[in-house]
Amino acid sequence: MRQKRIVTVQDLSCFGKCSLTISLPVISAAGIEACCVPTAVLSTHTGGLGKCTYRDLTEDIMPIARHWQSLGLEFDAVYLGYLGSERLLESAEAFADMFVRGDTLLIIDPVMADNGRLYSGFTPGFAEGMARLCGRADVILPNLTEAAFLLGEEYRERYDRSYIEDLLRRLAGLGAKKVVLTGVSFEENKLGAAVYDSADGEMQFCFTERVNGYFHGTGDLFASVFSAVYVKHGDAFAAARAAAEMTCLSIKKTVEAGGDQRFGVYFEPCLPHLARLMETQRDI
Ligand code: PXL
Repeated sequence: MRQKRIVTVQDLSCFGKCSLTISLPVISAAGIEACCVPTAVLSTHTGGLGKCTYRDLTEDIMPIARHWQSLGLEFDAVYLGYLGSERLLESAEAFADMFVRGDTLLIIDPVMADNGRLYSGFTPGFAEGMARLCGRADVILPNLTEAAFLLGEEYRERYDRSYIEDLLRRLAGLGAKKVVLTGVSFEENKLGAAVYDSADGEMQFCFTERVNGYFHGTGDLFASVFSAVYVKHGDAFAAARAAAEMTCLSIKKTVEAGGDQRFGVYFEPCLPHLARLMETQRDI
């Protein structure tokens, strides 16, 4: 059987684990070929490590795509992550136009916000463009803040189950086939994800233990594990469960190891779990 292949389109932050420095090792550890289109090169991520360098690579995206097209390359999934500007959003869409066809999945993590606020450099205009792009996706993976920005509404810190169910339906109303909403919590010591399938309206929830603190790059870790497991097994709920488990495990390792949380999660010791999961097709 041909090896599965995912291409991920996001930035290369050279220090402070996130985006490509998480996605590539995670996808590889899952036994899937990891290809990438770096959208920018930054000295660090933008989450509290001071003023970072930023070299924009928007102009390189279509030449890379055209070269790949000339080689006849095909992907099992196109996974879009942090895109950083409205121009990049357009280029990522043009890239998806070229490579999302037939059985190729379009998985979008609409990275732009957390804890009720847009990340540095993002605008409401970007959120509108991202909402449009999400309409074309097979799966979108917003956190609760991103969900609010995608729908152009106030972020809610307090909510109940009926709010989440309504949010899932309205997010699916943007056009995506499946919605995986992250950062959902109905009990203080539990955190997890809600999975909605617009084909049959089914909603499923998975939770893990909540570890207090803010851990940079966990959304990228979740989306990368999800993409790998979903491409391999085709079960969105199993993929979300594996992603939640891997994220929780990595956060626990980070806390055990101590150190500066801005530097990212200590996910590397958890990669063998993912490799075993992929081999045995069992849940973690
Ligand atoms: O983890 C998301 C992310 C990715 N890439 C860059 C970021 C962030 C979050 O802040 O700054 C450059």
